[in-house]
Amino acid sequence: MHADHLTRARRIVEDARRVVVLTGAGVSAESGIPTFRGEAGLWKSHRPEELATPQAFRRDPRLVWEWYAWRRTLVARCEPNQAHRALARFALADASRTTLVTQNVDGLHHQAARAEAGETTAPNDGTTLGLAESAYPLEVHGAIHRDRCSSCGRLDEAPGRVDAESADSLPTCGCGALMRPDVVWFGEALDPDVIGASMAAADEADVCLVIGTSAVVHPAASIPEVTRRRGGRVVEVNLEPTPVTGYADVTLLGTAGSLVPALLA
Ligand code: BJW
Ligand code: ZN
Repeated sequence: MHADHLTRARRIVEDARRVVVLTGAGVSAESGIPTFRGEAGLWKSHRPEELATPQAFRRDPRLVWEWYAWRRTLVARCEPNQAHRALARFALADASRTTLVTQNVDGLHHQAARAEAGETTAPNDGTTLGLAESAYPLEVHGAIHRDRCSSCGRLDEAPGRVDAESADSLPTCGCGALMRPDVVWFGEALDPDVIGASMAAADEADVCLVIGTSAVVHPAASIPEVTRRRGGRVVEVNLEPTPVTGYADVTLLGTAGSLVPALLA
């Protein structure tokens, strides 16, 4: 990576009045959470259509829950890294300037925001607006730590450990249907409020920072395209080129953990 690329990217960010940030699995890779695609990806041994679809859940809910229970355990052991922390500081510094959008379901952006704001617990009584909240991301693909009823939609914010040993031990709702992880699977619609707010931020942004995503899953992948189309700039951070590289103003090739703090310092 050339130093002048970093300088150019930093100037673009400094000059921007509104910033939208789109993150993907690569931002959490250095926290120890495997990405989806690529050599060591989560899907190397599982095909996506086997696990991350409503059809797969109907066919074999135990198998799908086994995968998610394993990933929950993994995520629970992981902590935000330098990239999450730098993004949280950046968002906290001027809440009205930055909108953070993540495809990740791991909650690490939330955790980093609470840590950087010096809050030990999330404001969850519905009345307090914690300082950290301004740095919370729009989670367009949901959150792995929550359960949602597959029929009535009831949410469980703090589910217990899931026993996926047999189909009979899977968690159920009061309505009788199976609970499922509160994430967005292929073929399912994203929450219209969450993706709507993300697209509105992309539309108003002078720059879109695209960090650690292969940018192939839509509609999230079109967020930088929206900013671009409106005349905004696009700055990308990734280990390798992606479909965004073709139209980005600057692509910084390297790890998010080192480049994001350097970019936002
Ligand atoms: C590093 C690094 C380091 C590594 N530093 N970088 C338009 C065209 C074609 C298809 C479609 C379209 N619009 C919609 C579709 C269909 C489909 C889709 O996009 N398919 C494409 C794959 C072809 N989309 C959908 O189905 C979506 N729903 C939808 O469109 O609904 C329409 C509808 C409307 C009304 C009614 C009903 C339906 C839903 C998509 C849901 C995606 N869900 C998943 C699973 C979430 C739950 C879970 O986690 O289990 O979300 S799939 C998976 O991919 C996950 C991720 O959020 C998402 C994106 O992956 P991400 O984050 O980019 O990870 P990777 O692994 O791909 O990339 C990591 C990157 O990091 C790499 O580039 C590395 O190089 C880099 N990296 N280490 C910096 N240290
Ligand atoms: Zn229910």
